[in-house]
Amino acid sequence: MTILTVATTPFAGQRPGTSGLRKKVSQFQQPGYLENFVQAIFATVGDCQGQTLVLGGDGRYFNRTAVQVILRMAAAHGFARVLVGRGAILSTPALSCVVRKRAAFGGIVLSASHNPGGPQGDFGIKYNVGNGGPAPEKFTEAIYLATLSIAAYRISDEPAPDLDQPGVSHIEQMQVEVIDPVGDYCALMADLFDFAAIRALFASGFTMRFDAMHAVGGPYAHAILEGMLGAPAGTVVNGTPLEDFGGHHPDPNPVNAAALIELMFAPGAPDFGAACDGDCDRNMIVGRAMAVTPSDSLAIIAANATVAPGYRAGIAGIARSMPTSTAPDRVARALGVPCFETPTGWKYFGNLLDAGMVTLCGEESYGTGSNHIREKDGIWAVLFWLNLLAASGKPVDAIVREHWARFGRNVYSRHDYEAVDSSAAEGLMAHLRGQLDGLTGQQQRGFTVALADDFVYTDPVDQSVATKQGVRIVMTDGSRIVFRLSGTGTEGATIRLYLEKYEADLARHDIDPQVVLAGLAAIAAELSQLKERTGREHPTIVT
Ligand code: G16
Repeated sequence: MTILTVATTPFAGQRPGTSGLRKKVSQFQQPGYLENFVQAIFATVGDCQGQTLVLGGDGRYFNRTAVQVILRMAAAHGFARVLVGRGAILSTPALSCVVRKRAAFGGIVLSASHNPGGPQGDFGIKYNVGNGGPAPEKFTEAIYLATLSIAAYRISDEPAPDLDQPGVSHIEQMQVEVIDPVGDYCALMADLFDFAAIRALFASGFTMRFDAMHAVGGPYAHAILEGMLGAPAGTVVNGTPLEDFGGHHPDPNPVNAAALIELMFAPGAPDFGAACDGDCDRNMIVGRAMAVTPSDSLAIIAANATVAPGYRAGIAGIARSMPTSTAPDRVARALGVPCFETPTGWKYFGNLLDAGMVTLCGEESYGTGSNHIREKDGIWAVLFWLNLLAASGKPVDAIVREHWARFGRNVYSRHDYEAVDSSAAEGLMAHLRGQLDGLTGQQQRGFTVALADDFVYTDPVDQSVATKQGVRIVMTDGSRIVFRLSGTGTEGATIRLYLEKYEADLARHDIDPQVVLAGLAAIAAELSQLKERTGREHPTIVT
């Protein structure tokens, strides 16, 4: 058949954000929009001749169409082989796993993560490099530059093969192999965790609810929890991926996974609850009457890493994104390993992981993971907790309380102001930045400012520098106020305000975090002129 060269013109705004290009489905449906971006990726990755690409997505609306287009474009660019998940499905962690295991050149993930799906929802596309992780910023900037000067894209006129039938077919000279989306991933999990102990836990009557949120995690959770680990049928709910996630927001936090929280806080709750997001890289861990914050989850996993066979030898270090609480830092100090503070975005962990400088990584945005792949991994976190519960014989709340008793509690909350007018949000950040020089030493509401800056990160491996990564106001007692604008939204701007206060006193560990953090929230509102500039009295979401 024929390789077509189709004339095109640039679309404005194809700069990847925190995690790839995320836009409304309607934008992606414009003729040439997806093709331009994919052409820019292929122009940036270099010589594709003879290479292997991995391809799949979270099953949201437009996923299948996009996979078909990308296959035809990959054939036109000389790829030798594309491994595509059956049904065009691959979770983000599973794609990372397959790229690494099959030593592929790279991968393309189609997902807008936790953002809603369906025709009115969001879509996204992200390129992962040969280590299985998101392309670093210099790479995504090069893709963006390529989108600005694009004049044509190349595509085969051959139709894409049936994606529901496992096996091998061809487009042009390129082999298309439809693979089992869960196989490689399940095998990796079985290597890392003590499946026999977890099986015994379920056999003893331990109960769990896993809410897959109608997203891509369903098939993985069914295969591992109910299949390999013997959890009773019905442990996994909302386990069939839907193109619109059932109309819900597939974000595993106490607000968007409210049904799970309600169940876990009600009498007769299961022993353990968990949820994952649209592309199954995020996770929420819930015990009876206790939701574990992602920062605490990372700290607890780090403190107990050696219970899991994959981490028996101990950890080399921890990395957390800057807005994540400093709870993991305390564990790192106790273990005598480094704790790195990076900008928001899993891509910043890649070099540290590749260099063997860290084993565990995590983010406040419900992301946790390790050096087993180069993405955060929702099911991995759930399995770690199951392994810990099996090894310790203790319930979730006892594990968390014992951790706080040993290390103190980093009381933490994030306040999101969504769909704020973009110029108002930029103005708020500029106003904050303008005050930074004079803040150190100032006293407010019983706190004294020790450090105020706009976070700059120098990668210790390649010395690349990321600037303007969020305004930090750190108090002398370690309390922190952090402001940054989200890089994953698709409507106006989202202002994220992160609040943290350290409480060593056991007697204060049960106080409502919003009460503990009220003083810091008031300082944040005053310094940023939040109400005046955004017109918002309250955050859209508090987690
Ligand atoms: C992505 C990134 C994460 C980041 C999160 C939130 O996650 O991979 O590293 O923490 O976005 O980013 P922001 O605060 O800029 O919205 P995901 O799960 O959306 O791919």
